[in-house]
Amino acid sequence: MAEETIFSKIVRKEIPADILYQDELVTAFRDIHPRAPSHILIIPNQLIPTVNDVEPVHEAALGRLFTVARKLAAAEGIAEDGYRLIMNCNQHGGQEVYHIHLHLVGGQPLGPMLS
Ligand code: D5M
Repeated sequence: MAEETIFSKIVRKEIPADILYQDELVTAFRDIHPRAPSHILIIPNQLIPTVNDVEPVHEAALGRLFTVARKLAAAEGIAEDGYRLIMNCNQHGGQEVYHIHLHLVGGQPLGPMLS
């Protein structure tokens, strides 16, 4: 069994977070260290440590990450100008929290992806 992170506690509302959306599959909350005017994390409620652990059984939750990202981008008012969705994997990918999460980042021009 993979070890839980702080994100499981956020899903269960055991620690505070600025939760913007939650349903039976996913939870979305504002990143505690925002790197742009809008910086939201969208996570599956179930612990999946990294993209390397993704299995077909996770497809419903992972698909939901994108429909929620689309709705939250609209709610944030950043859909038309555009935004970036990022999922980091392991050390070289810059992953810090081992509970996969989709970063929704926008509200300003973000520049080329790998700058
Ligand atoms: O991104 C991990 C992200 O998780 C990073 O941008 C900070 C954010 N973070 C860490 N702890 C919290 C809490 N408690 N609330 C909200 N956001 C948090 P990674 O892709 O793993 O580098």
